[in-house]
Amino acid sequence: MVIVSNRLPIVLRESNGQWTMQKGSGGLVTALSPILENRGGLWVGWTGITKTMPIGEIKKVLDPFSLESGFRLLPVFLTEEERDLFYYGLSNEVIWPLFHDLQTRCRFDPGYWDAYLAVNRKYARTIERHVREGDFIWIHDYHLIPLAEELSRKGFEGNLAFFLHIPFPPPDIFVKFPWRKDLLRALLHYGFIGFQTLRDRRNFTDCLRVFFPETRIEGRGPIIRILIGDVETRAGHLPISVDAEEFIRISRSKEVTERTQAIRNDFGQRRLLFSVDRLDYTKGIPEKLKGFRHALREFPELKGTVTLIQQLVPSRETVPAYHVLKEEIDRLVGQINGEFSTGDWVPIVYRYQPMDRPELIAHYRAADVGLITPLKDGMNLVAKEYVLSQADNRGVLVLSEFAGSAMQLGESCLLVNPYSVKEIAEAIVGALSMPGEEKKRRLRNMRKTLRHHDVFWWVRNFLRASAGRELEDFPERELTPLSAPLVLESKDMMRKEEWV
Ligand code: GDG
Repeated sequence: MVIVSNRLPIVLRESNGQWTMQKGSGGLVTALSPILENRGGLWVGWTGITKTMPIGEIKKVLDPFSLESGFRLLPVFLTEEERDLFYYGLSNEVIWPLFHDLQTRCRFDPGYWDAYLAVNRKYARTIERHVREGDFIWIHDYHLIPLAEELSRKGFEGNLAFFLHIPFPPPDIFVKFPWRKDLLRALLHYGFIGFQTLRDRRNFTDCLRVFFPETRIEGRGPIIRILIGDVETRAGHLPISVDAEEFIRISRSKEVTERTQAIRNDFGQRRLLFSVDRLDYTKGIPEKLKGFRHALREFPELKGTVTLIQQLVPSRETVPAYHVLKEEIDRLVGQINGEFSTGDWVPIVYRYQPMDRPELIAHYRAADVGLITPLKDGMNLVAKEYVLSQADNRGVLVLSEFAGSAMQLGESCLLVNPYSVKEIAEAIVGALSMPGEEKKRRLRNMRKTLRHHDVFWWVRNFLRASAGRELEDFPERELTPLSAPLVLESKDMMRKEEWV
């Protein structure tokens, strides 16, 4: 199994000339690590750095990861310019905001598209030397949409599958993308295209119909066939998830039980609201804080009795829009705490740092309410993790109706429009006053859905739908082929013993 994503599932750091590596966090890593582990597969992606690094050095850093995880990492290296135009540029200043319906945040720089294609060509060059006929190549997310087209230009004839982790926008938003027809054509090079929800898949086929009026769709179930002239492909909607049993198990463990108790002790009788978000404008963090402020203003009984723990995970910090967002959040937290704090109560406990997993799960378990209100989200795994961590059957999920996970959990959580401070405030009050039996019933329903549709369900169904393969076709192995040599993307670099 070959997974290709923009980033490798690690974070590299340099300190005093020494490189260290840490396993990455984020949705994709959480979802795919349990699948690849011990299957001896390959994960191809950018290292996240643009520094020159000797080969021996990178191998020294990456090899321990392979040993521990049971799959190999194949790095792609980007120059600073490539990073700026491909990653910060087209991927994160155009596709990311546009596909989250935030077109006014886009910067349509004419130079971005060529760089986007060039970097995809670079990924194709790296991959082609490492894949054999029969390998299953699964390409992830919006950074790599043109990769199938680039690989087929190189003569690769195998089956390529793609999964889009973010939403796909409706035609009236998609038409604003300057390279819209090229992007659709690129997607049609995949044998199978997976979306998170039916809404996203419909938006995609609606866009195809706008730009290719001869488009024919066959089938009505979760998998459909798309025919345009002599091009034929298939598309499906498969909501990604997490390892449900693992969350249930960890949330009941002794360590998490103790940490949960410690968190509750810290807050005494106060009720806890908990939010954890990557620093990103799509997550609706200022809107949520304003919703909480509205609740404190409109429902005075909340004053002194409720605390919101807002955990913010650093992300894309060097991008100006994220810097501005961070300042806005800092300011809002300061204003709200300034307006309402008393001698012994602060309404918002605000942290800007990642947590380790047991601590995160303990916070999920300790919280009376999980407050998850993105403006739009492909899925949102945090919502699912919150539900699965309710070992005491007492939490209520308040969720944005624009998160993909609302399609699965909408009937049993409290749905809100994240743009409405009033709805957020009322949902907070509704959640805090919900009777215990109702909470249990809602959690039971959501847990049932999530136990069935877990990450293994997602992978199994993706493999079946895209390649007619089963997870068992990729058996677990005792030994990982660690010794397989890494082949470099450029012979010149090999000679210099350096990668850029
Ligand atoms: C993209 C799409 C889609 C967060 N903070 C900590 C931490 N996390 C982990 C969570 C969760 C993951 O990060 C975040 O996943 P999300 O799904 O919520 O969001 P994105 O990163 O935006 O992911 C999204 C996803 O891809 C998968 O397809 O659902 O819509 O935008 O797993 O637990 N983990 C730890 N400490 C933290 O502080 N250990």
